[in-house]
Amino acid sequence: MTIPELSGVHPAWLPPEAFRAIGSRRTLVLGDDVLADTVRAEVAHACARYGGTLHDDRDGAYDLVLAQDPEAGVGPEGFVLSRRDGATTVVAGGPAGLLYGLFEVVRRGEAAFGADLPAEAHRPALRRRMLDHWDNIDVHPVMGQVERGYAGGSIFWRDGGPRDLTRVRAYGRLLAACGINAVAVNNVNVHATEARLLTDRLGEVAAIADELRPYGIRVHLSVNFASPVALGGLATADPLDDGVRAWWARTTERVYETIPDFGGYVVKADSEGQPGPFAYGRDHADGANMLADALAPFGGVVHWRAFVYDHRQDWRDRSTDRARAAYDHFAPLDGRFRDNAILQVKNGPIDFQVREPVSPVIAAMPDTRLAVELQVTQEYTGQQKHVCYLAPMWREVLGFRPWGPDGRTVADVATELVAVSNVGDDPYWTGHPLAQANLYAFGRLAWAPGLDPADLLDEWIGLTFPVAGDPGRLRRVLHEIMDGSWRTYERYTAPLGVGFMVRPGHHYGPDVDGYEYTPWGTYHFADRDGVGVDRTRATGTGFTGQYPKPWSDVYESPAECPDELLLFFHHVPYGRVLHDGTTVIQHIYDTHFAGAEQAAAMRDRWEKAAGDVPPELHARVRELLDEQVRSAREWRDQINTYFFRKSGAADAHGRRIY
Ligand code: GCV
Repeated sequence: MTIPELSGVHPAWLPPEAFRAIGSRRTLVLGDDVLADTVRAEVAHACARYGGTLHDDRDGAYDLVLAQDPEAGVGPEGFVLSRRDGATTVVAGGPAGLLYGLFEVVRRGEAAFGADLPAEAHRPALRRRMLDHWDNIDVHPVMGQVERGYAGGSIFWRDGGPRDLTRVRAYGRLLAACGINAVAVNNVNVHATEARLLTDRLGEVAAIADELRPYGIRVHLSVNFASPVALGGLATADPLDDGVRAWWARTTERVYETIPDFGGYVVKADSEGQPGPFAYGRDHADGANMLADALAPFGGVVHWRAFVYDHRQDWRDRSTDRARAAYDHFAPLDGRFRDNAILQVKNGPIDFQVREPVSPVIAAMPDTRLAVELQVTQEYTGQQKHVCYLAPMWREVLGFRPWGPDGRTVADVATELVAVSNVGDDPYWTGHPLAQANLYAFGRLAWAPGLDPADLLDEWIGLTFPVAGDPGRLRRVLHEIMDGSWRTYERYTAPLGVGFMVRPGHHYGPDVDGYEYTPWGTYHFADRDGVGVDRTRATGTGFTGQYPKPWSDVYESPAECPDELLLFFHHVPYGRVLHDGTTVIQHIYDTHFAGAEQAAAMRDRWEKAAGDVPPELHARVRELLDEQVRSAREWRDQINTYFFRKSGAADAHGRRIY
């Protein structure tokens, strides 16, 4: 096993320097499986650079000992870290724990070899921590190669075929270092070419699995529900048809013959044009269970997405509410899914907007295994042209208590965390170099959902920029720019929980009415008197009733509803007074002026970091900040002008509105 070293590709949070502390010491590694081999290779690689030594003989004095003990009591992925008598010890519960223990020592650097440390147990809160790639093999005429991808082409495929996968090994290494253990390799919208990854192109999936396996990452595949028809030549894909079930069973058996540690399938069914069980009069439990049954003999799982709604809605019809759809479809099915069928629910009820309430589905399915799905790729949050550090949003979602202050959190309820990847073949992996922090933070939050976003950013900065000019100054500047960047983005784009005021199709930049008269079910209902969607039980769509108490009451009441979600739940007059004493219309003006100013301030701050990061990286971020400042002004002016023209209400501060 060799450690991948790429030229022309940014090392992200694993530059050689991150291994200096380990590489300059005497290390003992015990274990004889694939992952122990990886750990040995990592240590040897670091030692070759920094002069330390790797050992396999128990008798000796070592600075660092990495060993396995199934009795450690921390599960197969966990480890116990301690330091005593000049030796740092990682005792792992299983092979993966050894790897994660190594990366914990990397994260701590010299600090791992300082003062004594009483035994600290580490184990992941969520057993599967997964990234979904929306990669296509072919370049899609509208969506490009990576659907909603903002970092170049796919790292898995190029020009309709597999590409050199060296980079995939390096990718696996980065993912393991932040705790991710599963990757779905292709787009959930499974087109004709990509559908064949299940059958005659399976070798391409196997090749990716080979690269990721040494880093403890299992590969999953998005499959098309109609595959028995499209690939198998059957007349139906009815999930209760014996021939269809046999086809999936045979096909799945072949998958496991080729990839014995294959993770399972991901399915988007009856959603945005993808086929599904509704065509056969079956429900989504029937569909998911059929695939679960095919996977069960091999220990595989199906991730079945709950993103099912009517995308051919009539905008004139105010009773149909897209926010209700997932709950209406899935809550009645609770208890009917197999144990290896995991319902994958987007964090909000609509679609990864900059601000949404937590999806009510998460509290509605106590007898179903749930994966909460986040979007690391910044489809609606600046498309990796804008700095938007998303960990604070995710932390809020994971810490939300659907049953009130004494109840469990979303992180307690979820069995897994999944996110749409933001990676492509760009030299910085994520297009915007600072968007790497989102990927890193996602993995770390999936491991430990209680971690503080600012601390995670700090970790990421320390690893990514180890020898920067003035580490203190750089750290400060990055915190100033990034800590509050999600809220800044919210300020200049979407006030008070209104979503989808984006350009239709590509979803970048403002277009207040872009979706207002379309079939997609994403409306703000602004008129001359007010704005927002009435989702109350009393007078609206009844969506508030999908929440347990206290939230069903809190959201129902305009007086109690948190300001940041007011327009998500209520249609209110522009003059309505918010909790802070401002009116809705004044809030819209104030936040848009403030947000655009804050974007400009980010750019000024970044100038202070020139000299503390490599010049090309500085220039790339600078260029993107120019675009962010331009775009934020555009948002400010379009939103303010739109609402000024609708409402006729003057800005209390007399600022320029067009
Ligand atoms: C992969 C949104 C995106 C689509 C995406 C879909 C989904 O609608 O705009 O590109 O499709 O979500 O999550 O399935």
